[in-house]
Amino acid sequence: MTDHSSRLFQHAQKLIPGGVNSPVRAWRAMGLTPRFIARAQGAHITDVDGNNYIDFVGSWGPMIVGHAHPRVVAALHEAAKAGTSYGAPTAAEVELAEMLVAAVPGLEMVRLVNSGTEATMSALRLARAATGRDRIIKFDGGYHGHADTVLVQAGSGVLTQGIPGSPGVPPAMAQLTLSLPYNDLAAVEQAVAQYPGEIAAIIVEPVAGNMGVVPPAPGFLAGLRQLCDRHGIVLIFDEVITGFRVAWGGAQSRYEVIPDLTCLGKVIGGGLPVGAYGGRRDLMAQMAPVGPVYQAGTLSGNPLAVAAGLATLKILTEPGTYERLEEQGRVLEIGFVAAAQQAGMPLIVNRVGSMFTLFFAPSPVTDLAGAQASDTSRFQKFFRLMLERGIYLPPSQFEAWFISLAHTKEDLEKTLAASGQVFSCLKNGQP
Ligand code: KE4
Repeated sequence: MTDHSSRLFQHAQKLIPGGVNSPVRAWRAMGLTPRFIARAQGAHITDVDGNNYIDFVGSWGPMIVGHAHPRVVAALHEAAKAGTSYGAPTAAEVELAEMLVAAVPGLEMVRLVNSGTEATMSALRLARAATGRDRIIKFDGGYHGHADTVLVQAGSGVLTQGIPGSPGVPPAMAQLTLSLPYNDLAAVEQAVAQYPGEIAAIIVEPVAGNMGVVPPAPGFLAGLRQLCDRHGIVLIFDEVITGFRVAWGGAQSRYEVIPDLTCLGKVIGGGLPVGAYGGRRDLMAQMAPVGPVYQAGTLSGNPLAVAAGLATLKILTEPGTYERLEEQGRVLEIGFVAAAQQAGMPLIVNRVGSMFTLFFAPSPVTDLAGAQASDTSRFQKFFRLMLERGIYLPPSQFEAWFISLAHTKEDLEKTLAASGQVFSCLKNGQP
């Protein structure tokens, strides 16, 4: 039953574009009414009609310790009693900075902002300032927030300049961004050779999450590192998703490739608005007020967001955390593959730790073209049938699923049982 969600959605659309404050939440790719959520606890969310779901969206990554974790709620309550924002430095911000720098290999200095978009926008501005160059390289299917400079899609040919990924992005801006196939090191080498001395930065999701999950091919990240070293290009890892998700020190520690700058978000805010960027001291020292590169934010380092972030990270420091997340991911991956085989359903599961994506594809998915070639209409049916069985998945083929420490063995078993039923429904063409 979705009466309340439907009524709310109808009303919301009169006031908010698409009825949502972020487009993917409108479930347009699924052709269904989005569920308006009333509350969440642990691995479960409940919509305004009282329907309860096992949640694999996790607010798109932040909720790695589960919703409404008692220690996070208590930390927020304590912080709020002391005020909600001062616009002045606090000891807690220093504690969070210390934790981030100690955890993430590439961080010598870090600055907190309010979103992943702000983090990548600032890191790219810094890279351009530090190199005196204007062009940047990103990858097809890579999403780095909605700043003009990264809302760019590949030009007609691999080496042609980017074209606006959205109306309102000036072509002059888009042309400075080259978008290349993910995992294609040769294309990057060609682009760098095509624009000698002009590339300021390469920004990459070290594990792609925004075309669905696509892991880096062996040698891809190390190849980018070597290329950047050879040509004085700033290597930026966008770890907004992977930071503290795929390892305590992020993908850079998991794959042992250290970028010059790192962007963080999601998990480090524990569900409150936090982003961060940081890296080499010689680069970060160029940021105002020390250096000339400007970036600012009224609510950056906000006491509530910092409290939720600190509480979340402290929970993640507990022994066995990442082994547990890895094991939960492994159980689901093996289970989905087995259930699909049982139903004679071609399925690819791309997984790194506790982030993964199911593609209805006959062969491995290693880049955006591969992801787009998967059976997205079958994914849409899969989404609906899983929702009807109480499993809440990302409403898009091109997103990552997330497991939290709160997902129980029963949650995983229920999810796998539901997937087995759904795979056979799909195989038999049942609606
Ligand atoms: P935000 O500005 O949404 O906090 O972060 C932007 C961003 C930057 N980098 C990466 C790798 C990201 O995944 C994101 C945001 N991720 C999307 C989901 N894939 C957020 C969900 C949404 O847009 O509503």
